[in-house]
Amino acid sequence: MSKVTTLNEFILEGQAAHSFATGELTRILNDIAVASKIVSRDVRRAGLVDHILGAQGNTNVQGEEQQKLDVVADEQFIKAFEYGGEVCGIASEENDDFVAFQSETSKNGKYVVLFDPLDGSSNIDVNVSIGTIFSIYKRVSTIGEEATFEDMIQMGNQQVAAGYVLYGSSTMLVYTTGDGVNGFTLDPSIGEFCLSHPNMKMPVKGRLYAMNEGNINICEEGLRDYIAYCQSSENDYQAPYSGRYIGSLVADFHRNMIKGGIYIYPETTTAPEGRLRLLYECNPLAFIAEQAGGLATTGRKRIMDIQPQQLHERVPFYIGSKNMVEKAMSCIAAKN
Ligand code: AFP
Repeated sequence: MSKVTTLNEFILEGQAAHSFATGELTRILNDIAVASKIVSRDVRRAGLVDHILGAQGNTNVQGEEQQKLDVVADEQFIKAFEYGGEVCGIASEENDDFVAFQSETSKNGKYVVLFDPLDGSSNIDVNVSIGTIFSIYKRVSTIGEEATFEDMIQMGNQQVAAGYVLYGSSTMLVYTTGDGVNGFTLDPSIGEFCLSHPNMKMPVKGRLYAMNEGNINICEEGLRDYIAYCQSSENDYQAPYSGRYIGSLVADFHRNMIKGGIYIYPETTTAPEGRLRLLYECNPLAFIAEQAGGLATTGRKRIMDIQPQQLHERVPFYIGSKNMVEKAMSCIAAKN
């Protein structure tokens, strides 16, 4: 049996290997791991608490106020970052504005974190996998002062780390610091994330496409052409691809990381900017995809080259195997 490498060991080995890797980033990644274990426990208890332990209305059997799981997850990650001491501020899907931490220790933090604490949360009630997505930047504001809006709206190509946690049949943490992508599976018996998917590479091609095809008549013609290509026998596999759409971005993305595939959430007549958020959904997954040999674009432009203007801005999202994203882009270009 090969040696088990825990996330903590892996991060410290990585820190030793890269002189630039400071203990600060190591601390943040560990804080994320601890918060993820707590959220994983809560996600796996959700069915019990809601249906079996007799949660009544907004309070549970202990008389505690019942909070939505994504709010609970959001508070868990914010607490981890605020008390970890390396992060000066955060932006999250669950908070309208960014949060600049007020302690002197936090003001001296050199990083900001943008995250979606529990993406796919509409799937909790039907027991479908959900995920956390995070993106880490060096602050651009003055150390010692409060974090600023400019810290939060940096381009994706400035990320120093990014990752996701998938609360699926097992709980996995997958991240990059710009030197490849590595995946860790939580072993509940020892409470540790263990290296299970070293040096992850997204297959350059695949035959799985993930899109809400209910939007097929309200998206652009070039995308309809691409979906028709996927469904035809004249594509690169000479046989129709398979549609796989879970309705949970992290789950769809992770499957494509392993098997190859493309995930598309396009602009539509009802969502002209698409649905997914640039800062804490698209940029972090784009960083991971590119580090694993994949691509992430709006259908026209590289995701990580977009200058954000707002915290919660949305972008059309085409992400996955390189050949598949390129083919989708060529179909779109052919009709423009
Ligand atoms: P929720 O977090 O509101 O469940 O949204 C999930 C999501 O952002 C992404 O994870 C899914 O791929 C996508 O939305 C599903 O959107 P549609 O229901 O419009 O297909």
